[in-house]
Amino acid sequence: MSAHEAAQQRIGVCNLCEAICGLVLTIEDGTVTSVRGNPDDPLSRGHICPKGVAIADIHTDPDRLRRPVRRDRATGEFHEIGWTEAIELVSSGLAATINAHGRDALGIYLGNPNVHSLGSMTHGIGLVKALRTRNTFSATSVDQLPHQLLAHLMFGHQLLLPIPDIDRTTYFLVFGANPMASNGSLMTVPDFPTRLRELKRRGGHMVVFDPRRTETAKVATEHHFIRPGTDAWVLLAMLNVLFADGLALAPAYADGLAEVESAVAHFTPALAEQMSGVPAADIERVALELATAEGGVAYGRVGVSTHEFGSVCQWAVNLLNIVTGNLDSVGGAMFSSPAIDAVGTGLIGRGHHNAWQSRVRGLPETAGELPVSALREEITTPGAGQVRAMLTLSGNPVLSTPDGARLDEALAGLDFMAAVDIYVNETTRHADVILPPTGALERDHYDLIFQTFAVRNTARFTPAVFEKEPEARHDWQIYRDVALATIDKLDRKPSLKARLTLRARLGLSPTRLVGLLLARGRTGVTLRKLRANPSGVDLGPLRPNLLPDRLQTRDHRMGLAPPLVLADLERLTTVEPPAEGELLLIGRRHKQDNNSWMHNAGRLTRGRARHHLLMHPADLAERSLEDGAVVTVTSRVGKVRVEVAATDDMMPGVVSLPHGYGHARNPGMKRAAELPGVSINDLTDPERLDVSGNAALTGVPVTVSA
Ligand SMILES: Nc1nc2c(c(=O)[nH]1)N[C@H]1C(S)=C(S)[C@@H](COP(=O)(O)OP(=O)(O)OC[C@H]3O[C@@H](n4cnc5c(=O)[nH]c(N)nc54)[C@H](O)[C@@H]3O)O[C@H]1N2
Ligand SMILES: Nc1nc2c(c(=O)[nH]1)N[C@H]1C(S)=C(S)[C@@H](COP(=O)(O)OP(=O)(O)OC[C@H]3O[C@@H](n4cnc5c(=O)[nH]c(N)nc54)[C@H](O)[C@@H]3O)O[C@H]1N2
Ligand code: SF4
Ligand SMILES: [Mo]
Repeated sequence: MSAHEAAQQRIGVCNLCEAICGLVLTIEDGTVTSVRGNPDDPLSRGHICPKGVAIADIHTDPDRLRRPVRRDRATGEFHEIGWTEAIELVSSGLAATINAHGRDALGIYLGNPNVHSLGSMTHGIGLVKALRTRNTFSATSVDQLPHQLLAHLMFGHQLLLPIPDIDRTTYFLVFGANPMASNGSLMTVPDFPTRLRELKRRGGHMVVFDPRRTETAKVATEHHFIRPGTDAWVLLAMLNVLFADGLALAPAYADGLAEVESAVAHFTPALAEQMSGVPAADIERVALELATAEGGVAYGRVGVSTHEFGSVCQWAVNLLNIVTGNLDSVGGAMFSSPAIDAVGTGLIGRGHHNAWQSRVRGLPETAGELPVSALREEITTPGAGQVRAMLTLSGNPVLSTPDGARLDEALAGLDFMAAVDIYVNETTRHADVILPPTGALERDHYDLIFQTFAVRNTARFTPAVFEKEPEARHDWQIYRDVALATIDKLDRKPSLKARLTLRARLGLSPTRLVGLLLARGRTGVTLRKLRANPSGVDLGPLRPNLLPDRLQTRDHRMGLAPPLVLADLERLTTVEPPAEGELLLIGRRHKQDNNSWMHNAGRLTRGRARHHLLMHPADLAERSLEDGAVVTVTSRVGKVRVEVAATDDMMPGVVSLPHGYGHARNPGMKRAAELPGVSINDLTDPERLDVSGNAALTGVPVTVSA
């Protein structure tokens, strides 16, 4: 048999970002020799990006952990151990802390890759619930918390998020998102570049508000620089214009339009111009264009979520869609009808807010999680309820959360730490034990979350491409074993009935659960059907007029004026206009970076360096700094030294660093550690928060000097 004949084609899926692209892998002699986009996938239509190609590099990466490791506290070195010993150590460590100091003495951080793994979604939540600590944190509060809170408050469920109907809209109004690099977020939109070209071909417009002339801004029909942190004034002014012109209407199932009208009366375009730098005339024109477009949609993402007024911004974005008649309407902001409906079936709870507060600062929980900006102080502040042991699940908060440098120090002082992770990263290097699950190519996948946020209704089940090695464990098996073993060791165990229920629930494999959940859905999609159609099943474009039935509020009405957000408008009126010469720091993402990891993959780190501080030439000149020089960037909490690059893509007064860099503090992972760059989160400030508790990572005041 020739080498060519031995090559085998397998359908895979990329789980690295929210675009969930379908893949075709070529496998020869057990090795992936090519990764391409799957042209038959009804959602991703053949799209792939550089990270998707690198998915095979993760599989073969010699740095990826394949067996549990234990850290020698004296030398700091990790040594491989067996699974039985590892589960025993982890469950003993967690149980000892809980037995001695109570349940809240255990802190948990759930990182971003959890939502990209089926087993984490089906079993990780079970583990966290079983451990019942109030000190649960996740990437949500450095990301999309305002969206979830507003969905809960307005639509009755934290995951009932309106998605831009990108394939049919004629006016796409974007605040603080860069889908050309990120491939979309809370809008699963593989193949964004093609969809944008189609939008323009239809005569449509994309208008972008961003303090950086991003990859997305460059292909927009219109881009406006906006001063970081000031979007709320602009969005509220747009609403103000629509009310003034009699263009703001609400559906019969909505309450509170009059309250909204009076709340925005103060926020005029002139005030917005003063705060944001966006000309009042442009604010007025864009508002009117959105209102009169044949299917228009406003959308705001990370730049206006990780923001001091993130909740006000997401509220205003929702309202712009509602009052212009674009919610639940073709070409507007629409709701999905997924084959597994995590919202309608109650698989994931509706959410709640401020049912309890963090111990030290009194910050509100949302849907059972506390703001991760409070994590460090919960570890270092003595007293009852102090966090003394940590469990991190696919997370790297040392690089991903504000004031990571201090969190780094705090983790070193814990009594015990365990991690479920495939790498020794900047955070898990503090763990006593790391439990590594199988990689993405070795496990079955059905996307419970991102099919819910997709711009088209589709369903797809992807069986594992490779069989796992006999001694390897899937994440769901690890979660199951840690949960059951820990609970067995608690002095105060849950009731026998509760333990048996948990055992039964965690004993079902994720794939079995997918089959059961599909059978409960209304789309007629079954696991058998999905296995017969591995590229995915098309369920058509997003459907209009789902409201009010789809609303998850108890009375099936939509609340336009949540008191929490209205009260926060007060805070806006106390903000001073910008001071002369002040520099504001924002973040950025690149096509070839993936949050805080994958920097040890040669394929993604070759080529032009991307770690620089970007700065406008005039701001450099004002400080007598040279392009390329190493500069010191200082914020209230920290200081970094990094090369600066001059570019007039930056708004004057604004500087930018990418997030997820700064691996030098983790010398164990050599190739990543050698990559230049610093962590932006050594500068971001855990005191800067949105009313939801989300970190305000953007618009951090800094100084830059030689
Ligand atoms: N300043 C600033 N900070 C930010 C952001 C920003 O824009 N600016 N963005 C924020 C956002 S949106 C997010 S989502 C967070 C993300 O930050 P985190 O929640 O920390 O998540 P990641 O950096 O994506 O990944 C963390 C780790 O998961 C591990 N991992 C990868 N795949 C798997 C797997 O399959 N199983 C297991 N068990 N582990 C795995 C890797 O080792 C990786 O180091 O960062 C946030 N931080
Ligand atoms: N290649 C790649 N893709 C990714 C990721 C990755 O790390 N790399 N991460 C994934 C994750 S976890 C997420 S959450 C998504 C995020 O997806 P996006 O939100 O599309 O990604 P960002 O690049 O963070 O876009 C935020 C934009 O907001 C702008 N901005 C900053 N501050 C402000 C402000 O105050 N106002 C306004 N209007 N704009 C502002 C920034 O300049 C930036 O262009 O991307 C996902 N996809
Ligand atoms: S766009 Fe996202 S899902 Fe698609 S290949 Fe790239 S990283 Fe993977
Ligand atoms: Mo994210």
